[in-house]
Amino acid sequence: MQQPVTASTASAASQEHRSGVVAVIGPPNAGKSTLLNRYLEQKIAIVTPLPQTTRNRILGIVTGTDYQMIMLDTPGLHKAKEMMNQEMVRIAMDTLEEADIVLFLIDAEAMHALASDKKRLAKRYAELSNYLSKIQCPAVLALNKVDRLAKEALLPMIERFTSIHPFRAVVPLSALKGDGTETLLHTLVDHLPVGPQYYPEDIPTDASERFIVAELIREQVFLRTRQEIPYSTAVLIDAFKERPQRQGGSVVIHATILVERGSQKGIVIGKQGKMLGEIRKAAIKEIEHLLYCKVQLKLWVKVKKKWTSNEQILRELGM
Ligand SMILES: Nc1nc2c(ncn2[C@@H]2O[C@H](COP(=O)(O)OP(=O)(O)OP(=O)(O)O)[C@@H](O)[C@H]2O)c(=O)[nH]1
Ligand SMILES: [Mg+2]
Repeated sequence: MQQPVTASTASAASQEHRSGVVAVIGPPNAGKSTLLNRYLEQKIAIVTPLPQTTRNRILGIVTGTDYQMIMLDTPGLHKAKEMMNQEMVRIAMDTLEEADIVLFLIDAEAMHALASDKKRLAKRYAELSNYLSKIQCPAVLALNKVDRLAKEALLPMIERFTSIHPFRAVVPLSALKGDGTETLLHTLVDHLPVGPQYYPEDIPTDASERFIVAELIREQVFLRTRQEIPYSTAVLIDAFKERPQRQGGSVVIHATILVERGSQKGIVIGKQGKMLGEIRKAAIKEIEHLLYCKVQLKLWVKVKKKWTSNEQILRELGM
C-alpha cells in the first residue's frame, strides 16, 4: 500500500512548473470526494456511502515543488428529475468548460457487478458514453475501488472504455486505500500545461469554513437517516461567531437543517431529540477537527416545503 501523496513525491521528473485544472467527474458514489480528500490529506469534501452526496463544485488545491493541480470535485452524473438534481448535474458538466484535464472516475466494482447482465451493462456504457462525448479536452480514466476487485476484472472494462473514448491514460486505483493514487497524480501532472503557481502553497481550498461546516453537519444527517430523508435535507448556517481567547476561544455556530415535510422533521429530531443530539455530537467532533478549536453548535430543524425546487434556496446553498 502506498502512503498518502505528499508534495515532494510527485512529478519529480518534470523540469518545468506545471499547473491547471483537473475536473473530476463520474457517476455518483464513485469515490470522487474520497480522492480529493486523499490528495489534500484532509476532509474538505464530505463522503458517505450514499449516492448524490456532493451537491456543489468543490475546489481543492494540491501543490508540489513543481506543480499545482487545481482539482474540482463535482456532483455525480445521474439522470436528474428534480430541480436540485438537475442543478447538480449542470454544476458537474459546467466544470468541463474550465478544465485542462478531465478525470473520469468510475466505481470499477459497481461496473463489474453488471458484467453478468449484458443488457444492463450495455445500457450503462451507453449512458457513460453520452457523458464522455461532451468532453473536449484530454481525459484520463480512473478505475476506482480496485481493493474490492480482482485485477482480471479490469481488463474487459479497460478495453470497452478505451473503445468509446480516446483516454490519454487509464489508471486503476483505490482512493480509499491509496493504491495507485500516486501514479494517478503523476499522470495528471504530466498532462497539465506549463504554468505558474496560482494559489499560495498552504491553501487547500477556496471553500469557506461556513460552507465546509454546513457540509459536515449534512454528512451526519446523511450517515444517520434513511430512505428519502438525506435527499430532503440541506443545512444553512445562521450564525458563525468566533469568540476571543478571553472568552474561551471557541466558535459558536447556529445552523438550520431544512426538511421538506413535518414527518421528516420528527425523524431528524428523533424521540426526545435523540437523533438530533447524535447528529450534533458527531458534527461537533468533525468541525472541531476542521477548525482546531472548541465548537458550540446549536441546531434547528425547519420544514420548508419543496425547497429542492426552490431556486432561491438552491442559490443560498451555492448551487
Ligand atoms: N472499497 C472502496 N470504497 C471506496 C473507495 N473510494 C471511495 N469509497 C467509498 O465509496 C463511497 C462513496 O465515496 P465518495 O467519495 O463519497 O463518492 P463520490 O463519487 O464523491 O460520490 P457523490 O458525491 O455521491 O457523487 C464511500 O463509502 C467511500 O468510502 C475505494 O477506493 N475503495
Ligand atoms: Mg462526492
